[in-house]
Amino acid sequence: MIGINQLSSHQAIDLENMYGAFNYHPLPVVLTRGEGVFLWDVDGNKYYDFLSAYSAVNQGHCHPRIIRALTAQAGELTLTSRAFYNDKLGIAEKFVCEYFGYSRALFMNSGAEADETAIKLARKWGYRVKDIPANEAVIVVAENNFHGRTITIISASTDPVARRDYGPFTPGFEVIPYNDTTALEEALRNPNVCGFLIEPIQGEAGVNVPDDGYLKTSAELCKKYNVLLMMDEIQTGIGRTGKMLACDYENVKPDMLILGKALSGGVLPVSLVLTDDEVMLTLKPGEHGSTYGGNPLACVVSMEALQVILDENLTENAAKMGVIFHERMSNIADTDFVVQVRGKGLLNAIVINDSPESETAWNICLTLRENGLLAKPTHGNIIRFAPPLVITEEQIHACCDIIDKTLNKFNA
Ligand code: IF1
Repeated sequence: MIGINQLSSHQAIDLENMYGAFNYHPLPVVLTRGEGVFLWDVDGNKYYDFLSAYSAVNQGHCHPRIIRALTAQAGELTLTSRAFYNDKLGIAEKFVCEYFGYSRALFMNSGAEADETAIKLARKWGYRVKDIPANEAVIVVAENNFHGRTITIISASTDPVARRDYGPFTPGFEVIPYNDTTALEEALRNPNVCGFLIEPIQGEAGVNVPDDGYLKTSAELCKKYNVLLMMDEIQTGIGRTGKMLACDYENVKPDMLILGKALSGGVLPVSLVLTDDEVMLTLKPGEHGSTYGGNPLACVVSMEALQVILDENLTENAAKMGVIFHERMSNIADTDFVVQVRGKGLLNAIVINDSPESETAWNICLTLRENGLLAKPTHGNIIRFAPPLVITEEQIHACCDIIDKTLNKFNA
């Protein structure tokens, strides 16, 4: 019988091949320990983590303060469900409302659940406040969006792979081009539109950064047409782009703020929808819920995870390290091999001069792994680079050296 922590890489992979679902194609590395910006595999190899579990580990792996908060609460009370009150949820709701400047908070678990909650809230508000005819509410979304994997969320997706063989789909979504305010205004003229669900930077699309002013104009148009601006900051939020929220670059305050991932520092699933009374109080008892939503463990972990971002100036560090990263990467940008380096703060990606169907990005990631850095392609020709926000200047230079060396090998 194989015991825990005695697995070889091959045994671990074989077990997943034997008993798991093939809904991912992981890089062939089997991780067993994380600390700060570092990960170790079962063979003792040490890596820089340049994915941060898709921006869930902004505070660094196993942050001691977050782990301490987790273990202290774990010994007291982990779950009551919302059938009863508990002594942590109200404190956490007040904390996050004051932290982000809203009057109401609804805790969920996964990012998808938070986006689903936002969709339900927007529709509920549409019917009960904007007086949209029953079952006619429309939510506008952007091409190449990523908001999660539920049937309703992929009903709004334009990714054929994410949608294949999952129909029939949920109606009530209108897709417009990203970064196009003319198309947005056209769509918002429809009086049945209740919300505009958008990412301030499209992560899965390959760190797609819109033009300056896009968020501000979108907010103005939503106000003009009485439509809720629903901002999915699940991947871009909590310091990742060098601001607390990517929206802060344009001083935009969305009607609904949707958070997840680093809200817990990668310790357990916590997500959150923040909005104000007019929207949140449309919900009546029994109209929405979740067994684990707002559990005491998630409440204390998320408060500590958010406090660490402030106490350790991780947003400012992400901005500073992002500038260094872009300076270092500029010598490989606009070359024959790397057509673009794009992103903000520590959410960046390189676009390789190859087709999205190619294996180049994958092969580069395999070589990066051999050189001690873990990253993952978002497409055949795009590699996302997103280390934990605790990375130091010395470490970001060491990582850029690894990336330089690896890309030069491929470029040769
Ligand atoms: C996968 C992508 C990233 C997200 C945004 C909601 C969610 C996500 C902006 C849903 C989740 C994760 C999911 C994971 C891979 C990863 C991902 F490639 F899928 F798109 F980061 F870019 N909004 N993103 O990025 O949150 O339910 O997962 O907690 O599904 O493959 P979740």
